[in-house]
Amino acid sequence: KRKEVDLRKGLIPVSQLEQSVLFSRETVSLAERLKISKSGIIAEHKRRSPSKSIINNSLNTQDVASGYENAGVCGMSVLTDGKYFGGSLDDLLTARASCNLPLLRKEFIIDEYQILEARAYGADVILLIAAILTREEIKQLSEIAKSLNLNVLLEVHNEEELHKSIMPSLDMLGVNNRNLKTFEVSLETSKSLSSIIPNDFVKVSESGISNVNAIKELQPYGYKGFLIGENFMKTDNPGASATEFIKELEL
Ligand code: IGP
Repeated sequence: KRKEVDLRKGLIPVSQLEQSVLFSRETVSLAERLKISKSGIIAEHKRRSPSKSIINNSLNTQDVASGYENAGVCGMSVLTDGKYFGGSLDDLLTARASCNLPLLRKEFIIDEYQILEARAYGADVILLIAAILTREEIKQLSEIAKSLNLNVLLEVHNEEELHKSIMPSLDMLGVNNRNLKTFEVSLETSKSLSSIIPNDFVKVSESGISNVNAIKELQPYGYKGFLIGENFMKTDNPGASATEFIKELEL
């Protein structure tokens, strides 16, 4: 099956990805870190977004990654989608070279090749979005990720997506507070779905978290991880902004 994707035009052959140095690197489990963390922050590298256009134009990925690491975040998310978010695999590679944090490849993953790429470019975690995948696809892709020692974060936005997705090959369940169709953000989404997420998964709340109070509000619902992008990235110094945030949270 891997031979098939090998033939896609313009891409690095699978055999070459598999031979890369990072492909055999020992990965770090973000899920395990979140379980024992006090703050549970996953900080994102996000240049722009469809809802806000440009978020940060003058950033240095190296500084962002080392800044986040110094701040004491649990993990870093790197958007590699170019079309909507201005990211690239190069951003992932730079982040990998600049810190030892578990890295999440933030991408619209729909096939195996993208997972092999994630591994070869230094990711520890992949994101799967329930809204764009069937249950069968989620199963296939998450099992491939597990076989490569990657963690899987499955993202849902409603009850239907959640019910469709529950399976043992997932590590973390993320509830996106932002509706990807309307861009509306509401923490109520995380609150209302929390009770139907089985406790064997680490719960992550994603998007629209703009202050420490939001986290204190979500923790009683069982959330262990908090994915924050814009709030840090819109500042001149995302690392310093994360440092202050975590200090306030752990007070
Ligand atoms: C970060 P915010 O509101 O803190 O910048 O959100 C992250 O949750 C968001 O970028 C995100 C995302 C996604 C982006 C969550 N799920 C899926 C692209 C695709």
